[in-house]
Amino acid sequence: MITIARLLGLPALASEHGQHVDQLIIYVHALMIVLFVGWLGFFAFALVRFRRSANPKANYFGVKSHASSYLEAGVALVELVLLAAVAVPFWARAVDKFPKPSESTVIQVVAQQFAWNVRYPGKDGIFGKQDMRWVTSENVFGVDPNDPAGKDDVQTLNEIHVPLVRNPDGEFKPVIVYSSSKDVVHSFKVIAMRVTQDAIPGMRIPVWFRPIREGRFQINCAQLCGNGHSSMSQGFLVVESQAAYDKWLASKTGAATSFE
Ligand SMILES: [Cu+2]
Repeated sequence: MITIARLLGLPALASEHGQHVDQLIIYVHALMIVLFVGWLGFFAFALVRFRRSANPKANYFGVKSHASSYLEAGVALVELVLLAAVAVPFWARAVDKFPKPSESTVIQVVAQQFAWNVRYPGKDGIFGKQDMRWVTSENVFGVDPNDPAGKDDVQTLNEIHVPLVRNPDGEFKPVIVYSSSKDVVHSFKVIAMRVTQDAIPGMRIPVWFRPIREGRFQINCAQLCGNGHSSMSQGFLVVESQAAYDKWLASKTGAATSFE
């Protein structure tokens, strides 16, 4: 599998579910190769079989058998099986296993033209109360300035850190990112984590992944959101040891924006 992934030039992988995404990409490529060779063979057959010298006069009646109708019904049946046996279980696995917030690193992201605002709940583990009416150009998360839970929240720009640590169940700690947008539709994409989620104004949509190795990974915006769209790739995600993460978060504590 690894060599095929390299052959296809698949990017570095750093999340647990990402291997299934890569496998699907590889299977789709294999299927496309089979289809390509098959159709190429049919094309060659048609060129020879229906060549002009063998068919000097056109046949105005065409095919009379129902073979092609049966073939089409067969294809539809196969696609139905793919949908029910592959696509739906794949989706269900991602949706059903949504991790508990108490056992995850929970982060909020608000995209804007052209950067990523990131918010952590701070030491108390609780995000300050938020409401649309508090949203201003400085207070992009709409945090209630009177809520004490928000006082220790940590806010950064274009920078997400998460710890690489195992939960008591032996699995790496998941990361839940709630994404939204301040202006237009953006899309939070971390290729190494194999996640992409549109960031839509007025909505808060979660996406989750389980990092499996340390590193510094680029964040991209996957929706063409304006002139500076490409500069949103300045965002990055750092996966690091718990100690390094704690140190980083502590260095940010108190830097939370005050909105009074
Ligand atoms: Cu964008």
